[in-house]
Amino acid sequence: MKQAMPVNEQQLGPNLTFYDLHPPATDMLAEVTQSLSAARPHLHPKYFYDETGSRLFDAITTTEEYYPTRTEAGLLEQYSGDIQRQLGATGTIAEPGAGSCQKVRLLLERWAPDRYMPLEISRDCLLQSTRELSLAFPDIQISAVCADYCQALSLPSDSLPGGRVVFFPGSTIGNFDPEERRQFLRGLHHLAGPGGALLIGADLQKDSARLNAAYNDAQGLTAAFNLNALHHLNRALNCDFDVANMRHVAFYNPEAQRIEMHLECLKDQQLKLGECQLTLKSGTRIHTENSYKFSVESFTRELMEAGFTPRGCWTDPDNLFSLHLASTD
Ligand code: AVJ
Repeated sequence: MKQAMPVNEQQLGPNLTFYDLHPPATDMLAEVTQSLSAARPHLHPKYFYDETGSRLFDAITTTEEYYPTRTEAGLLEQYSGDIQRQLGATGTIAEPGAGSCQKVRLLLERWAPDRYMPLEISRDCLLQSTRELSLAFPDIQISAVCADYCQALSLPSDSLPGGRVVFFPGSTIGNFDPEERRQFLRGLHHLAGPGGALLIGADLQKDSARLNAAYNDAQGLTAAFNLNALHHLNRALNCDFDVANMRHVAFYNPEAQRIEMHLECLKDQQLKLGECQLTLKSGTRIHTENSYKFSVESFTRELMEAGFTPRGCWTDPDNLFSLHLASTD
């Protein structure tokens, strides 16, 4: 890659190069203090994912109620050949927020692209997963990019390898509000570049009982996942949320077409956040996540508004989940 930004480039193996864009450290204390003292207290969903949270999320994906992960995996399994035929040659697969790089393995096996370019903010996570991947796929060049979403999506196009297919699975797109989604999809369009494409997963609107169950699993894993955001803050910021007196709340909001997750205070509590004292009244809800649900038509429209041309859409027989393929031109 040509370097158009201050990048630390390291060759970590015969087929593994690590590009460090030094994502700016966020001031977690300031960010959390601000969002919790807002008129409608909220927390960014990224705070779910410390080590415990990532483990809990993996556990959620194996529950009976949480259908998205296995449904999407089934679609990829069944249709990777069709998708590849639509795409033609795949030079590079780029994946923003690649995390543990697990889902892409199926595509790497079946498509054998020249290069895989995961973009991930967590340096440790990226190092570990790409080391494993580079050994498992010795014929694929792995270009690991440590960057945050904003940096990743504004990388100068001419610094990137050509023929890019951007892979954005999991319906992670559902975490963004409509306006953020517009901007983010435009960013993905830029990342894919001329001649590039996007393969993206979107969770579909359905019977609200089914949706409510997926975010209120009987084992209580989603509740634990939601509450863990507070344990995470307690550990990282040395604060003192009374987690035992908070309750997991998740429901489908049909007007906004999204699942909302909240944490509700069951008692008044005083919270020390750095120099700040915060009072959370009994009944207060901290909004922790939105997970938007789409229709094939609404999502296709959003892709077109971001400049993409739809090339294909695959859904399961129960219409739970959709995979969309779109090209940048
Ligand atoms: C990882 C954002 C796709 O919205 O379904 C799962 C996160 N939250 N259970 C989703 C989540 C509660 C998940 N995404």
